[in-house]
Amino acid sequence: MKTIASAIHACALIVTLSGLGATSEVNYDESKVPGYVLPDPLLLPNGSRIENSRAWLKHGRPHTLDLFAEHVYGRSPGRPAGMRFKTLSEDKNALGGKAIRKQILIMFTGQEDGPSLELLVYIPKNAPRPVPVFLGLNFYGNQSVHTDPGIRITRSWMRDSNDGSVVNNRATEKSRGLQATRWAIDKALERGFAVATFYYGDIEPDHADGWKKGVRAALSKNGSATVFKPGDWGAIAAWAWGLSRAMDYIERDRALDAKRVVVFGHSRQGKAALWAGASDRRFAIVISNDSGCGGAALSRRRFGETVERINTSFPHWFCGNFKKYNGNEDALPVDQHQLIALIAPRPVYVASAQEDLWADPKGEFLAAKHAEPVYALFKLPGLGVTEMPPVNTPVGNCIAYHIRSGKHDITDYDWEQYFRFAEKHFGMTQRR
Ligand code: GTR
Repeated sequence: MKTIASAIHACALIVTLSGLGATSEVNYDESKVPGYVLPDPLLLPNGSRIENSRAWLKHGRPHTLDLFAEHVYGRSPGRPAGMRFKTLSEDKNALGGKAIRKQILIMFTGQEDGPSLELLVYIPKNAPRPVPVFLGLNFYGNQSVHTDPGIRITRSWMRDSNDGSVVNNRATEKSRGLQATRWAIDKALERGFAVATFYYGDIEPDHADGWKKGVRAALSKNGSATVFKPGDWGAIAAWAWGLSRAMDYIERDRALDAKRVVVFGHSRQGKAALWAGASDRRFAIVISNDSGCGGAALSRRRFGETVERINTSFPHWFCGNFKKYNGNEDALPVDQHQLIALIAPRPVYVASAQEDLWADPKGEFLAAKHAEPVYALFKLPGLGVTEMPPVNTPVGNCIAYHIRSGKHDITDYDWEQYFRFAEKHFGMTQRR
């Protein structure tokens, strides 16, 4: 079996990104990863060490969470007081009769014409109530996750696509099912999971000025004239905030088990899932699929996408303060292993793809590994290995990891591991 080390070796090269505005080079050579020292997750600013889980929850966790809010993702507001929910549709015989399909409008200011998200929920008809849930954002609208003709076409802004699936920044009928390979909805239902999703652009369109048409403006008293402070929320924090609002709905739907919600995401949405899981303890399990820089990968390795690169290409994703660390990763008061540690004692799964060197698979593995001391405070087993496993060989217990063969994507192989992981930790009968 080919290991990631050999894959990296085979691809060892330095690429200069030109025309993109960044001056730095992209490193894919393991031997050129600089030496670095990771912040110790158990060390408090006064020099004392956290020795047990109580001290972690009382001091370590709030302190670490605050550092991530201030320096990386930015501070988000809580649940808006006037928020309301409206059932837009409910079909008790969806997908050939095996599921209930609900479409829920979550109105952040209580008004239908105000900022909102549209949540699509499939609930398996014959699974014992309440049902555990997989919750995740989608990239191209709810109608893209399945060919089901009953899914309402997302109306929010979307980047145009030359295949006719998005025209004049609006999704068309042609986009139905376009991302279905990334969504194992039928399999989830068969295994007794509900699936809930919404379009991330409902919260904020994903471009530098997108915030003006998203919740970051709508919930601010100055609207699109808002001037953000350097520690205010960026787009990833806003998307994560949306996941928490979807959780608010799940808590009030009696068919769904709010105590068994898996928050998951791929790539930039994996970054959002990690931040949602780190900051909102209602999420029982967190899954990061190929989340890379600003997600599960250690920033200090500067392998593949770097802090400077991501802040240049996506200036809206993180808070203003994060830009201080462009080319200056060693000054970051945290690194991403501590983001994973914030999820403790809840189970977390980090996944990489062998050809996805941009996301730094080894950096994702090492972040998972270096979160272990916090899980150990809870006497919980982490990865159970010291070296990166071969491809397609999942490892771990409360912290799990795999590197799949293939590209940056979310595949049936990934889903199979996530279902098993959730079944194990939720004490569901394992069928395979
Ligand atoms: C890339 C970005 C990554 C990752 C990816 C994705 O362009 O550099 O950080 O988020 O997009 O979301 O697919």
